[in-house]
Amino acid sequence: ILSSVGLSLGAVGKAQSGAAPPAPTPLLVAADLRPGTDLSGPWHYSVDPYRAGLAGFHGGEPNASERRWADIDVGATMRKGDGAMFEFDMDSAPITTLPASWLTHAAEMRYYQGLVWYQRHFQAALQNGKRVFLRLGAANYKTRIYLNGTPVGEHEGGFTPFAFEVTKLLRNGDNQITIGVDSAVTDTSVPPPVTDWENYGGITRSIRLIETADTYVDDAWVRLTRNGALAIDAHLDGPRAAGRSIRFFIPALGLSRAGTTDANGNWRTTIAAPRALERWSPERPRLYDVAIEAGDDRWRDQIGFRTIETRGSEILLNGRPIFLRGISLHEEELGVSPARVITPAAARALLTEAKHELHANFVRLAHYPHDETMVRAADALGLLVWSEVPVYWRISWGNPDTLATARRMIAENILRDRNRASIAIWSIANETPITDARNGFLTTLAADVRRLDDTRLVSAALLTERSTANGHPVMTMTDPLAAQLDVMGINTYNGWYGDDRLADVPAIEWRVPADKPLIFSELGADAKAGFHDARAMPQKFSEEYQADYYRQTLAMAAKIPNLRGLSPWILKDFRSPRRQNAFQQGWNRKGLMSETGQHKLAFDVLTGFYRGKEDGGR
Ligand code: GCB
Repeated sequence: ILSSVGLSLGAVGKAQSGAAPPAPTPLLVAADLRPGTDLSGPWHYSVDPYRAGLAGFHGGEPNASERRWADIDVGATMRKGDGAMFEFDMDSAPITTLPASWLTHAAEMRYYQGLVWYQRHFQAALQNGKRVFLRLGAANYKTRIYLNGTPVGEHEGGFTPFAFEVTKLLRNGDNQITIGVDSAVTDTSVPPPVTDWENYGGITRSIRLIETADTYVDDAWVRLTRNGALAIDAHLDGPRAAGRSIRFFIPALGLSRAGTTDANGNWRTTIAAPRALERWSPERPRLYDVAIEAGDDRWRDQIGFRTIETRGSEILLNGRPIFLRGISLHEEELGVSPARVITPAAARALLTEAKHELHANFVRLAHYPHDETMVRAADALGLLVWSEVPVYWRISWGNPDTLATARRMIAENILRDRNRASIAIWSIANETPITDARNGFLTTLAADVRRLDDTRLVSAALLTERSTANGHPVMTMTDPLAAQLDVMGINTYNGWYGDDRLADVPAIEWRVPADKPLIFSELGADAKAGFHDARAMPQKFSEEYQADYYRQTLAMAAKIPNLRGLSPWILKDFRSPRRQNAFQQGWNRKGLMSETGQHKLAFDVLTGFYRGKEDGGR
């Protein structure tokens, strides 16, 4: 699999690297279901706008006598007086509750972008033969971790998990953990500094110590292949990983298979799918308890089995054509002051609106990997998922470090979520202007996705150009990247941005390749909930205008032969600092609901359309 996928697709330009994408280690797949110690709760925090904690006294690199305060067990060494800086005193710094973005810690943190230090103590009881990993579900954007004064590791990227082994650094009894999170995004980061969403700095997802046996299942991928077999890949990590007995189970199917790992700790097997296996679908989201045992380690997950593929311009779920009745959402909980805390209840609240109010069968989790809780909720509720990385707008396409960051992010996302039946589409980019450098960058990402997961579809939200012909508007998509995608995504805002009148929208002609499925990955218009305009031509930002926009755009969509779904923008109003007019006041108002969940008129328009599609309608 490692050889040639990207390079042979050459129509667009060459992939910048044919090597395998870097896999994060340790991976700890399905870590959220492993036993461990939860470190969420009260933490001290301290802002560090000059990043002094990383520097010497005069800035720059610290010299030998000027150890960075962050490298030091602050409480203990300050008492010994060994030269530690006394400008930071975490033990008496203010306290907040993690996980949560710092935007809500204090009023003055609202627009802070930079470095914040967090610290807390916890008790540990060391056990022989056990390994311990510190795992963060995500921290935005750059993270540095210290345990008992020793640097543990660093991570870049705000939306994917990472873990470090801390077995040898843990002390029996009291331990001190310090985490520096820097939210600053730069021209070379992923995403870049200008986006249309709030840059929620901080530790926004779970913080846990995960305990495993000395040799444990680090990675496992259990899926239904397109030719109807259950395929299982497992990887053990630890001193006894090679030549180890391993066993796979699905108790509800009475299925069990034993084997032995190879010299690298890998085991792979395929099993004909049992007759009794129920396929996962939005209508019947059947999940099975799955386990893998190796020595004294037991790995478990809950997994659904289904196939997703394309045939011509159709998208097939379990072999049958499906229309994706979607909605987009950001990772932002309902409420007047979201802190990007996605608890299982918050995820359910959002996805239940999509599933049971809107009659959706599909969600676009924009514009970055969402909390694992969200994807698990989609698995359980029965919603197909478009999952993406924040390769958004103006990325530094020519910068090899930026490419390396994006590739690692894609790998972290796919390896975290390959076992989720809900995920149907991996998307590699959103609205990225076409250049040779960009084409090469995205070719590399598309090839990475196919190497890591050959069971799902690859997509991207592509840009279009507007022209006119015989007096009607024409939208054309000529992006060469389309040749490498299974599904083309297009964001359309005709009738909102630009000069098209709403009445002209249904007549728009779409010129896009017809040989593969197209989905409108976005469409939308702002409305302030409760702002009404009953005139025949309602003004923008009224609920009536937004509802009309949906009616006209859906009429337009009905005329596109290969349109196989849509994920309008967006379920709920979301915070965006670039939206400051009187209706917006810091919020993008394209939600079908307000930030507190009040439905706007357009919600019902889309619900009506989706109910019509539910009965097999196209
Ligand atoms: C887009 C972007 C999305 C924005 C949206 C808008 O095309 O992909 O991130 O929020 O338009 O509201 O303009």
